[in-house]
Amino acid sequence: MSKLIITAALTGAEVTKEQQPNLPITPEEIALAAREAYEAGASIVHVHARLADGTPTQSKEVYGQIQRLVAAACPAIFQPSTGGAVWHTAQERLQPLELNPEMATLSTGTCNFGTDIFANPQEFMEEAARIMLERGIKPEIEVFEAGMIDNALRLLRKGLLQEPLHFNFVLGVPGAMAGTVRNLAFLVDSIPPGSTWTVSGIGRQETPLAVVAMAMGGHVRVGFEDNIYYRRGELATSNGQLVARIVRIAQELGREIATPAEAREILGIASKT
Ligand code: KMH
Ligand code: ZN
Repeated sequence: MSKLIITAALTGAEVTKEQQPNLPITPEEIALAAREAYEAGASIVHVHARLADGTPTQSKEVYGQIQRLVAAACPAIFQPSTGGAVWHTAQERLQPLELNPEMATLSTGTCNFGTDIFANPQEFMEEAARIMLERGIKPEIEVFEAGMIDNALRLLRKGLLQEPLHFNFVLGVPGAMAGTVRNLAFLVDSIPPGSTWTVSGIGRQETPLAVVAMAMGGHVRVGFEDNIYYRRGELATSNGQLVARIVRIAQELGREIATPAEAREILGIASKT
C-alpha cells in the first residue's frame, strides 16, 4: 500500500466560532493551524477563506494572503476550495484558481446540502476544470453523490480532466450520500483503475470511515470543516489533534505517513516550488 496522505480541512465555510472556539478564521490563524496540522502529519491543507467577522469569502486577495502565510509556515500542499459557501456565485468560487495553487477542489455535481442546495451545473464544472487544466492545477474531485463520479468521467472524456484522477468522497453531509462503509466501497469500486482517493467522513463518521479507508489503501481527510469533535460531547482542541489521532491509528495499521513531497509523487503533481 502507498504511504498515507492526510489532508487537514482546517476551516470550511459552514462551521462558526460559536460552535468551535478554536476554528481558525484569520489568515494568521489558518497558517498556524496549517503548521500544527503539518507537524502532526498532514501533507495537504484544504482551505476556505473567511473575512475577519467569520463570513466565508472567495476573495483572491484573502486566499493569496493565506497562501503566502501557509507557505512560510510549513511545506504542506495548499489546496483552496472552489466550492466556497452554497451562496457564492460561480465567478466568486473560481477566484482562488488565479493564484495557481498546486491543487484545488472541483465538485462534479449538484446535491442537497443540509437545508440548502450545493449547485454545480455543467457549465461551472467545465469552466473550473478547464482553468485547472490550463494552469496545471491538480483537481481533487469532490464527490458527495455517486453520480458525481459519472460527471467526472464525462469531463475526462471531453479532455477537461487528465488521468490519474484524484477523488475525495465526502460522506455524511445531510441531504447527500450517507457515511456508510457500503457507500464508500461502492464509490471506490466505481472510479477508474489507477485513480487515487481519500475520504471525508462528516461528523461522527470521520474516524470510522478514516479507519476503513486506511485499511482499503485510500487516503484520509479530517479537520474542523468536517468534524468539530474529538469524541462525543468533547470539542477537539485543534485540527492538529484530529490529524494526530489518524497518525496513531495509521501506525497501528502499518500505513506510513506521506510527506508533502511523497504526496505530490503519489498524486502525480509536479512541484511548483
Ligand atoms: N462548503 C461546501 C458548500 C469544496 O470545498 O470544494 C462546499 C465545499 C466543497 O466545501
Ligand atoms: Zn471545502
